[in-house]
Amino acid sequence: MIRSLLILTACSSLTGCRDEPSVFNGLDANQDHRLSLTELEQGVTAGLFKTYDADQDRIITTIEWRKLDPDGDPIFMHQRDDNRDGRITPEEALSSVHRRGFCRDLLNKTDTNQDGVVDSAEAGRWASDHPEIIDRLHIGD
Ligand SMILES: [Ca+2]
Ligand SMILES: [Ca+2]
Ligand SMILES: [Ca+2]
Repeated sequence: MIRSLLILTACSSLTGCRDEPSVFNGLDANQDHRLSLTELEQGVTAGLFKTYDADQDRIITTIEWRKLDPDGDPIFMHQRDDNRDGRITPEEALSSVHRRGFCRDLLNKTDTNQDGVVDSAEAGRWASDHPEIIDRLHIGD
């Protein structure tokens, strides 16, 4: 989700293709045209569930994860499944994203005017400067 966001914002700033559906707006829960830390963390969490929660019951099971990532490192589940029941809830995923500080780092790097939020111009600039880590973003690693 973040990945699409950054690609889209880069796209609109570089080529002016503004007809793309706005993923940025989708992440911007309070519609203030800025992404806060919470909005970023919720966006990464939502992206994780979009990717792995095949039956859309808002639980990622070990089986669902293995279906998509048969050779994946078990640390993926360990890092997120706080109560070790083999199921990742949205709350567990969100707290894992928060704990690992990934979005905080991203926000600090992206927020060039240091007002604590990311606007679409900042997101677009960051995306074009850091193509190498965009692939990590959609699962929050
Ligand atoms: Ca916002
Ligand atoms: Ca599920
Ligand atoms: Ca769990």
